[in-house]
This record gives sequence, structure tokens and C-alpha cells, in this order.
Amino acid sequence: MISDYLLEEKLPLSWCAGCGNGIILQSIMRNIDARHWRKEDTVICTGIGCSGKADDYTRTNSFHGTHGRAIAFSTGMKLANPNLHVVAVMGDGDGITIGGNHLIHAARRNMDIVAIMINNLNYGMTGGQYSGTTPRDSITKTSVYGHVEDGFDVCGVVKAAGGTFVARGTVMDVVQLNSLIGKAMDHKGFAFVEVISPCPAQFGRNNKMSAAPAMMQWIKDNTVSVAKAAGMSRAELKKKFVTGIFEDRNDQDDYYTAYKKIIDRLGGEENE
Ligand SMILES: Cc1ncc(C[n+]2csc(CCOP(=O)(O)OP(=O)(O)O)c2C)c(N)n1
Ligand code: SF4
Repeated sequence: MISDYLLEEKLPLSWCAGCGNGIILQSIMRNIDARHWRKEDTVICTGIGCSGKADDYTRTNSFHGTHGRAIAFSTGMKLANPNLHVVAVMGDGDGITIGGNHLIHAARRNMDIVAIMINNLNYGMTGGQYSGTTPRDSITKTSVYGHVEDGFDVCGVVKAAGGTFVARGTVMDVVQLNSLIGKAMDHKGFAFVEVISPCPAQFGRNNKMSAAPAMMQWIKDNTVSVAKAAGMSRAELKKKFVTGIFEDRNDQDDYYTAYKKIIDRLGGEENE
């Protein structure tokens, strides 16, 4: 049962009303429960940010580290104990902005971890500054006249870096989200899921969507599936959230398996 994994005595959640973080946490917990992962063998690893509060509510092992380093800690934990199920939960500031370098190298190495990036399009916890995913023209605390940069296509970055499972969902389609996170958990190698999520208190408030349903509706209205996007032009896809699976391959050993093969080979040679 999901309640076996959630620290219900810590409820209610500290997140603002209408925040998407609770929906994503529930999807992660449901999928862990469905796989019967032992709590002792599971680590939820977070960085600093509203998203970083996720591990406060889990009855698994948890590790709450510094901003931008969730992937770095997750990498270390998986290497120290390859039998652990390591799930990194990050914000877009944590995951791709300050933490972008860790993300691309974990993807390149095909580290066998699940990386879930909650993309609420800004730095929620610190007051709504722009991040590496903030869309052009958006109003944030640090772009009060409109943002002059495009946000990263984070899935594109992770796929280009070598991630072997790469997907994007939104909190507006929980059935798809549950499926994507489940597939990521079943994948051997670096599995990345970006989740577009509302932050009505900061991004929403700054962009005339302070009521939670308004930002949710905006996400829904601007979401297109991978299949539909295939027939759309680059201009039509500007500021759209394309959802689905962008990469799903098993043609490369994960980092630990590749390293272990060398260790076994050298051990074999030494014994000859
Ligand atoms: C090294 C470092 N830089 C900056 C900060 C300040 N800081 C804390 S949370 C945060 C932004 C969090 O944004 P994001 O990762 O998108 O998470 P959210 O709060 O939106 O869930 C920043 C800049 C910090 N704690 N450590
Ligand atoms: S500030 Fe935004 S991300 Fe943080 S809890 Fe509130 S709605 Fe959620």
C-alpha cells in the first residue's frame, strides 16, 4: 500500500495549494509500491528547493543534499551500493540549471539511477527567479519586463548526452505520468523523466495565473504528444510541452555493469 511508503504523520504537505509536487510524489510512491521495493533498499535523493522537500514525506531511506547536487549524491550512492534503488527528485533549478553538469555526465555514463525533474519553470523556493527552463517572454522576479532567453529542451539535452530512457509528462495527465515513471524505474541505466508542474505561487502569480487552476489549464492547453509534434513545425512547437518517450534503448551497459566487466576480466587474467 502507498501508505507503507508515505510518512502520513508528516501530512499535510508543506507545499502551497495547487502546487504540482504532491501529485508527482504520489506517482513516485505508487510506482515504488507497485514494484514492492524494500524501503531499506530504496533511497529518495533530493537537492534544495520546494521539490527538495519530497524526501521529508517518504518512509524510505532519504538524502537531502545541497542545491544542484542530487545527481552527484545519487551517483555516489549507487556506486557504493549497486543493489540500491536510487531515485533523484530535483527541481529545474536543481536539475538543469546549477546541476546541469551533473545531469549530462550521469546521462553520458548511463548511471543506473532514476532522475525525476520537476519543471515548474522557475526557482520556486527562493521567490520566483528565472531558471534554465523559463520560457522566453515570461515574467519572473529577475525578468520583470519579460525573459530574453529560451528555456532548455531538457529532454533534448539528456538524450543528446546519452541518456538511455528519456521522457516528459505533466501533472495534468497522471495516467501517463504513472506509466512514464514506472517505465523509468524498470529501466536499466540512466532513466530521466521531466514533469511539467504548476507553481501558482511564483511563476503563476507573475504570469497572470495565480489561481492554481489557471496555471494547470495553461499547461494542459500547451501540451502536445510526441506523435502530434512530429507533424508540427519548429515555430508551432515554440513554448509547447511535448510529452511522451523520446528515448528508450538497452544497447549500452550501465556504468556499474561496464566497470564490473573490466574488474572481472582483470581478475580473470590475474588468476591465469
Ligand atoms: C549553491 C546554492 N545556490 C543557491 C541556493 C539558493 N537556492 C535554494 S533553492 C533555490 C532554487 C530552487 O529552484 P528549483 O531547483 O527549481 O526548485 P523549486 O523550489 O522550484 O522546486 C536556490 C537558488 C542554494 N541553496 N545553494
Ligand atoms: S512556491 Fe511554487 S513550487 Fe514552491 S510549494 Fe509553492 S507552488 Fe510549489
